[in-house]
Amino acid sequence: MSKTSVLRTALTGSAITRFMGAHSALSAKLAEEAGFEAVWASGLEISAARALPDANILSMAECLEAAAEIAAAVDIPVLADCDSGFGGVGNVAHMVRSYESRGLAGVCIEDKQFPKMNSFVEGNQDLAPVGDFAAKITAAKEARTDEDFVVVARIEAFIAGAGLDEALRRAAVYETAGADALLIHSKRGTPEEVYSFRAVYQGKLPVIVVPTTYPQVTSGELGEHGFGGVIYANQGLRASITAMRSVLAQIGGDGSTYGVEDSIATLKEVFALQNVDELLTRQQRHDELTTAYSALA
Ligand code: SPV
Ligand code: MG
Repeated sequence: MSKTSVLRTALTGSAITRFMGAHSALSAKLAEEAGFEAVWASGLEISAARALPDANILSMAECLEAAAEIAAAVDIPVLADCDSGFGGVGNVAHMVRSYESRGLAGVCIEDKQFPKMNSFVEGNQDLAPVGDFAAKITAAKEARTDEDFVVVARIEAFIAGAGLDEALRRAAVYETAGADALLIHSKRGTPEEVYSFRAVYQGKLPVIVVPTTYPQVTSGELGEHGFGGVIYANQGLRASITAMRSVLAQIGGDGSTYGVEDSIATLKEVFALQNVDELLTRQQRHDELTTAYSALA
């Protein structure tokens, strides 16, 4: 099955699909190794890995390159966070063609203005007009060549303080516009907003959530509430910051790396993640073939 159909089937299946956020090929491989069904090529993570704000500072080409590297490194499908679509409908069409041709299984665009600001940063969280954003969803669907390529419409009504009715109004229009799934976002410390949405939303689309600010909720509970997907958007990146800070501080303090050796990955683990064995096998085959062909000359 193609990665696009794997993602589409997973989102519409009975079990909740768990996405792990990634910012690099390496972090995506760790997500796959840990058993997640899919990867989220997170705009926050990709920007933060470059020490830049998650506010459309990176161009589409830079985001695409990062997402394509992630997709190439794993066998599980990757959903790309494409912010508000990098511009108008022309940008969205180009974006979908580019992401699809580079091996992404789907894209998610959010109904905010360009340039967007990360949903947890105090700043402009103004919503795009509903019709304008719905037209982008249709443009995305019309631009794809693989019928299974997934287009997720992300609703930021709760983030913008616009409330449940606005979220529901938008959900209905985005569904009509052709969205394959909805993402309802919230920055509350409890899941009450997303639960209220899920309880009242009457449409047919799978609904995805990002429980960054309500981490106490399990994927099982979200599944029981009828959600189709859960995105752990940034925990891998945050773990790496904490781990690196602590190890670097210890090395600085100790004056040697001896004290951290047991708490960091071995080089053997690094080589495994780099597929070094595959390279060595290929080189050995090259040597055998070279010998065989040389004998023919
Ligand atoms: C991301 O991971 O970039 C997201 C999720 O879009 S959030 O940071 O919650 O906006
Ligand atoms: Mg994002």
